[in-house]
Amino acid sequence: MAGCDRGSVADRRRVLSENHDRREALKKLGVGGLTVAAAGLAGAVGGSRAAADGTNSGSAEPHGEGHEGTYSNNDPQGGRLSSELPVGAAAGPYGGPYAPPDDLAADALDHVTYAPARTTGTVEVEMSVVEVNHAISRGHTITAWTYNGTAPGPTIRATEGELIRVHFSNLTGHDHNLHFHGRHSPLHDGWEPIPPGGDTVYEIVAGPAGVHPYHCHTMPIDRHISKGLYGTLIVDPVEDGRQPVDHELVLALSGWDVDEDGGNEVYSWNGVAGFYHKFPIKVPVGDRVRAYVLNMVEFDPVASFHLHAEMFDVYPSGMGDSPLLTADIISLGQMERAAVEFTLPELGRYMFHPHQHSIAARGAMGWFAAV
Ligand SMILES: [Cu+2]
Repeated sequence: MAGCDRGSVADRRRVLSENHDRREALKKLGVGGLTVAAAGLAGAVGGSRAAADGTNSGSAEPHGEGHEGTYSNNDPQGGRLSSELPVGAAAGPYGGPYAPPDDLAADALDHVTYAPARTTGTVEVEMSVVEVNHAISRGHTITAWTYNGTAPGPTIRATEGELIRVHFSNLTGHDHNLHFHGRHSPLHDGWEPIPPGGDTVYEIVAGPAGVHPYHCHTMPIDRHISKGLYGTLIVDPVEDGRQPVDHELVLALSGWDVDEDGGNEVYSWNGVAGFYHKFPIKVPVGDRVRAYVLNMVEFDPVASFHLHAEMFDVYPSGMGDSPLLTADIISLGQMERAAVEFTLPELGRYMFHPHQHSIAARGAMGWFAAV
């Protein structure tokens, strides 16, 4: 990323406090165009959104500083529609380049948001790796590497002990493959590269009961996953000792390395930045919800899931008949996942997001709406 030395946040606060004219102050901060950090401070000081000035630079801000802006929730356009790297944290998580594409419908992610129905017997899956143009946000479309054209790939569901047979084809010009987490024969572990035009069949016996990621395991793995080759496997127990739930959701957090520099510029739940901010996931008051939460983020070592205004029961890897703990936040390393269960007791919006602000503010804010 094009990080540049603009001094500490404290220095910038001081410069701003010594100058009544916001624009003059920003010039003194040594930026030709507003940076994310400066724009954030501009929002805090001036109460206006710097993106509207049209003076943003194309630089991407290093993570972890300068995001303290005034976030606008009022402007449906939410800042400049730029194909450049993310700028304008003043637009914040509520718009700008981290909002979903305008033409995306409210049901566009239903195929991944809502877990597929339980199955019995052998599960046959056709899985083709294809490259597609994927609009990850209003400001960014990338050439994604996908299973069956979507990122995340299709959610696979099976009952513990049943066979999952994946008919795999690589329809791209790069090596790829498909590797499941969980317990299965090492002969079908999916780490061997499948060349362009190649195909194979993976057969695994589903287990253990829980939620497990699948992903491409071709080197470099981080690039193959971050370009979209990941998905969710739900394995149901034969006899379910858990408290029944009314709704099952899948929330896979991922990062997008737009400029392929080994760091993420945009983040998303289920593949599209800001989607669940624009379209809250509606849940009836009092219904019990199970959300399968997966951290599929590469390059950042850890991310968390945090729910506002309510607590949830945590089943690490979705395993077991009783929760390990009750919390309002769980931290997940790369490929770590959990089933979280909760009930929203009264009407209202309940925010969820990773508590790493540099991740949350770049597309990973969302809401459950208790209706
Ligand atoms: Cu791959």
